[in-house]
Amino acid sequence: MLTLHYNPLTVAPTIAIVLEELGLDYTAVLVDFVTKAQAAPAHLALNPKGRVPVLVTDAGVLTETGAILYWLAAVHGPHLVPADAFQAARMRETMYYLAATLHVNFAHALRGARWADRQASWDDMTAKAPETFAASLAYLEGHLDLAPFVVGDGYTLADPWLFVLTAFASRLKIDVADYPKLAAHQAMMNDRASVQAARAKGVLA
Ligand SMILES: N[C@@H](CCC(=O)N[C@@H](CS)C(=O)NCC(=O)O)C(=O)O
Repeated sequence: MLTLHYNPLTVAPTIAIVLEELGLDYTAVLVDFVTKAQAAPAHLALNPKGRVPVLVTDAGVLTETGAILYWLAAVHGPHLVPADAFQAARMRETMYYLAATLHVNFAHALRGARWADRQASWDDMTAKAPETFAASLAYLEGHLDLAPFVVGDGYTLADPWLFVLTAFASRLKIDVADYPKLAAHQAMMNDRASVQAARAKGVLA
C-alpha cells in the first residue's frame, strides 16, 4: 500500500509520474497549501519539515524527492537507474543539482521567509529568482545529454524530476522555448502515458 501526499503545483508530482511509470497502485492525498495543511499537525506528524512529497509505504514514511525515487527504483524499478556506474553517477549529478540548486532558486521567489525576516529581503529574493532560475536552465541546456533523456537514450529517475521543475519556469515568466533541448524534453515527457495519467488524476497541474 502506497500513499502519496502531494500538491499539484510542487515537486511532488515527480513521484506520481514514477508511480504511474511503474504501474503501481497508490492513493493520492492532496495537501492543500491554501489552508496551510502542510503545517497542520496531521501533516507534521508525517513530515516534521512541513513539505511535500511524502510517500507512506508498508516499510515506513519517506520524504525527500530523491530518497523516494531511489527507494521506488530499488524496490520496484531498477531499470530506472542506469546499469553503467558512470551513467548512474551522471543521473545522480543531475538529481542533486535539481534538488540543491534549481529547486532552491525557485523557492527564493516564493519562500523568502525561510532565509530572511524583512519584506525588503524577500522582495530582493523574489526579484532575483528569475535570473538564477534562468541561469540554472541555461546550465542544464548546455550540459545535459537530452538525447532525448537526461542520460542519453534511457529514461531514468532524473527525467520526471527535470520535467516537473522545468515546468516551474512559466511561473517566473521564463519561456522554456528559449531552451530548445529542455523544451523538447518537456514535449516528450508530456506525451508519456505516465504524465498523462498523473495529470488525469489531478496530481500534476
Ligand atoms: N528537498 C525537498 C523539497 C520539498 C519542498 O520544498 N517542497 C515544497 C513544495 S515544492 C513544499 O512542500 N513547501 C511547503 C512550504 O514551504 O510550506 C524535496 O526535494 O522533496
